[in-house]
Formats: sequence, structure tokens, C-alpha cells
Amino acid sequence: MVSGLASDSHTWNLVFLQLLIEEFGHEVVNLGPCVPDDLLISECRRLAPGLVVISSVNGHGYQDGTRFIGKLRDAEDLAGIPVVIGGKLGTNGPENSRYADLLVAAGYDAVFEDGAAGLENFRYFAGSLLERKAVS
Ligand code: B12
Repeated sequence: MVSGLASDSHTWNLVFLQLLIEEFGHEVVNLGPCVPDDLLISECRRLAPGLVVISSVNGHGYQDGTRFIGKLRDAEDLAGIPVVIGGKLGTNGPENSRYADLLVAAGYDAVFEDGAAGLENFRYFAGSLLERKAVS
């Protein structure tokens, strides 16, 4: 499942991720931009995706992302669902950014901030996780 967060209206990042993950050979549900936390959580419950990929580029990723993952991890039935976030997570650029560590501490399984951990790392992470799920 690919999704934007509540404040973020950027769309091509989501289309890009959908195409990329489809290229790995997986089915993708793209919830689109400006998705309220509660809708995102109810869709996770309804669809039980193998991986939730959050994208944020408008500069509010850290705030929106921290709030969302707190709510998701508080829901007992969803606590174990794999969730990653990436993009432009703040407004200072990826250099010297501490968002990755903070977002992992908040509950994300991995963080792919532009520049620091690029698409190759995401390709490797998502590919191996989804493959493991497919055989188990
Ligand atoms: C088009 C655009 C808009 C359009 C969006 C239209 C639409 N429906 O999508 C409009 C005009 C609405 C817009 C609005 C705003 N925008 Co704008 N926008 C852009 C622009 C020019 C292109 C974005 C784009 O489509 N890129 C193409 C996609 C494919 O690439 P991408 O978004 O960069 O995503 C890549 C990576 O980030 C990465 N990635 C993204 N998410 C994830 C997730 C994972 C897991 C992984 C692995 C990788 C990954 O992969 C993608 C491919 O490489 C960028 C500047 C730029 N040249 O990038 C600014 C930009 C994103 N916008 C910006 C800003 C500030 C805004 C506004 C706040 C401006 C304002 N004051 O109103 C608003 C926010 C609106 C909102 N509520 O969110 C800033 C964000 C700054 C930051 N984060 O530091 C940017 C970077 C411009 C800038 N340099 O200042 N924007």
C-alpha cells in the first residue's frame, strides 16, 4: 500500500512509488495524497497489506509521519504491520538530518530520506521483505 499523509498534496511521488513497486512484481493499492490518519489506519485494517509505504515531500513529513505511526502502533491488531516512510521529510534537506533515527524510534521499520538512503536501499528492503512474505 502506498500513501501520502494528511497535509501533503503532492501526487507524482506516489505514482512513482506505485510504478516502482509494481516493477518489483507486486500489486499496489495507492491511496493518493492528503490521506487522513484514520482513513489510512482503517485501510490498513481492511486490506492487511504486506508493506505500507508512506511518502512525504512537502516538508511536514516528520510531524505528520510521527503522529500517524504513533496512532498505528497504538492499535494492537496493527502493531506488527511493516511501515516505511521516505521522501523529503523536513525543510533542511537530508544533510545532517536526524529524522531517520527519530522516525525509526517512533515506530517505522525503515526510513528512506532523499539523498541519505536512496532508492537502491528501498528496492533491496522492499524486494526482500515482500518476497519473504510471498513464500511464507
Ligand atoms: C509539483 C510540485 C507541487 C505541486 C504538486 C501537484 C501534485 N498534484 O502533485 C503543487 C503546486 C500543488 C505543490 C504545492 C506545494 N509544494 Co511543492 N513541489 C512540486 C515540485 C516542483 C515537483 C514535485 C514532483 O512532482 N516531483 C516528481 C516526483 C516523482 O518526485 P519527488 O516528489 O521528488 O519524489 C522523489 C523522491 O522524494 C523519492 N521519494 C518520495 N517519497 C518517497 C518514499 C519512499 C519510501 C522512497 C524510497 C522514496 C521516496 O522518490 C521520488 C522519485 O525520486 C517540487 C520541487 C521539485 N522539483 O522536486 C516541489 C516541492 C516538493 N514543493 C515544496 C513545497 C514547499 C510546497 C508547498 C508547501 C508550497 C506552498 N508554500 O504552498 C505546497 C505544499 C502543498 C501541500 N499541501 O502539500 C517543496 C518542499 C520543500 C521541502 N520538503 O524541503 C519542494 C521540494 C520545492 C522546493 N524546492 O522548495 N508542489
